Amino acid sequence: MAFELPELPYAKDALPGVSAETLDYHHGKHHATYVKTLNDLVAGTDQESSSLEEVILAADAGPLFNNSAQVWNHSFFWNCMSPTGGGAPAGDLGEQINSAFGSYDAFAEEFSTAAKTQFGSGWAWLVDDGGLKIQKTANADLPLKHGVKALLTLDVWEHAYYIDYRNARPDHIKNFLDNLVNWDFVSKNLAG
Ligand code: MN3
Repeated sequence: MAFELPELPYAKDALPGVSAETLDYHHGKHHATYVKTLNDLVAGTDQESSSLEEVILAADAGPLFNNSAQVWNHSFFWNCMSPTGGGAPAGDLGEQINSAFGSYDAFAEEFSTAAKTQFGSGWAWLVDDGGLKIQKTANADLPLKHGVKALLTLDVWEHAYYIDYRNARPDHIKNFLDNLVNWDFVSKNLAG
């Protein structure tokens, strides 16, 4: 069974600070190309019937890892955003953020710094690695490959923000934290 491009979980014009044009390219072209390339790479091999996670965990560095990981990263990333998201989480998750980082503002500062200082293409993450932690990865790399559970991610590849923010990655990061983070999805990942 071929890997598939998931539908976006919201309308293309629904996210504050993310244009429909960005999602046309980012989901409709970049993510779609990773899916197509992955399917081409596994066609006729044993991995055609593997799960996406199995392909990622078994892959050595190279095109199979890069494309499978980018399929996973983007499918996860779309769910990390909501048209009514952003700001500090309420309830139990809010308390866990406060306990791990001191405050929501301290969490946001550390997450922003990771996202800003990832040199070149990559991702910033909130993970559960025996406690809530911030990580950053280069290119297609992801916590799953290192035995760590991802809770939240932000794409900091230029293709994620160049149409809307040009070179201003910090504005892309601020918009994500203030207006987009889907904390319900994070809570679900933490419980899962
Ligand atoms: Mn991307």
